[in-house]
Amino acid sequence: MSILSEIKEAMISYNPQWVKELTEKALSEGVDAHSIINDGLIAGMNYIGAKFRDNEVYIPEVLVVARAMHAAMDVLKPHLIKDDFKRKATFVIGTVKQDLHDIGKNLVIIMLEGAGYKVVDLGVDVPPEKFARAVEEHRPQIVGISALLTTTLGQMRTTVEHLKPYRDSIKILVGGAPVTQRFADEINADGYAPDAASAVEKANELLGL
Ligand code: B1M
Repeated sequence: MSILSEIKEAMISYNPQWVKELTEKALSEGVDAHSIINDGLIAGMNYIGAKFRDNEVYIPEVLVVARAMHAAMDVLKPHLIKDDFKRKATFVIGTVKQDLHDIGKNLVIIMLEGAGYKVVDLGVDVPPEKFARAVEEHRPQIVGISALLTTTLGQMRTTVEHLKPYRDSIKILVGGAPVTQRFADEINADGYAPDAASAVEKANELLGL
């Protein structure tokens, strides 16, 4: 079995310590950090996600897998971040109100920091007013909004509307599993990205960097 399949296997065995150790082993064997994320960790998470959808596993099991993912991301972070260049722009990001999912957002943050952005993370369950206050306080060039539930897409729309007074000075990027380009256009966001790597590309494009 390849090391990436082993990582997926450790994820679906609910074993955070094993996931962490295998992630370290994969790095020491020269496996690329992005492959570890996409073909090991996210592959395992998607497998559990399907079981969660079908009521074959429940929230406590999913939380253990989320913990494993975070442990592995801590190991991978230094390999995704190059800290030796000047910060190029400030990026405020959060998961919308009533939504507690943060793994994808955290991955986006790691990639943004790796690409030289200063990131202000507002966390999860962020009301529109808090996004607006963060714009006032941190004066970012770009605001990222994440949502993982179809039921919280309305909050994404409300948040974009709430940020209207600042639209001359910020770009808005949206993402998360239920978000589509069509929805992004409909709510008048400036950009949409389907995954963490394209979030960086889209942010660079929106800011002309
Ligand atoms: Co939840 N959950 N969950 N969950 N959960 C999903 C999302 C679900 C698809 C599971 C399923 O049914 N198959 C389903 C949503 C269905 C829907 O609305 N369409 C669901 C549900 C229903 C729920 C609850 C309602 C369950 C319940 O209580 N009955 C509940 C809601 C709680 C709440 O938020 N109020 C709930 C709870 C939870 C846990 C707390 C147990 C846990 C979250 C832990 C945490 O995040 N700290 C959890 C998890 C882990 C999942 C699954 C299994 C995995 C999500 C994940 O982390 N994926 C998920 C099923 C699945 O996705 N396969 C599921 C890995 C991550 C790297 O991918 O987050 O998509 P993702 O992020 C990607 C892209 O989307 C994108 O880049 C990331 C990296 O490539 N991206 C952006 C994300 N944000 C972006 C922002 C950008 C750009 C790109 O720009 C700003």
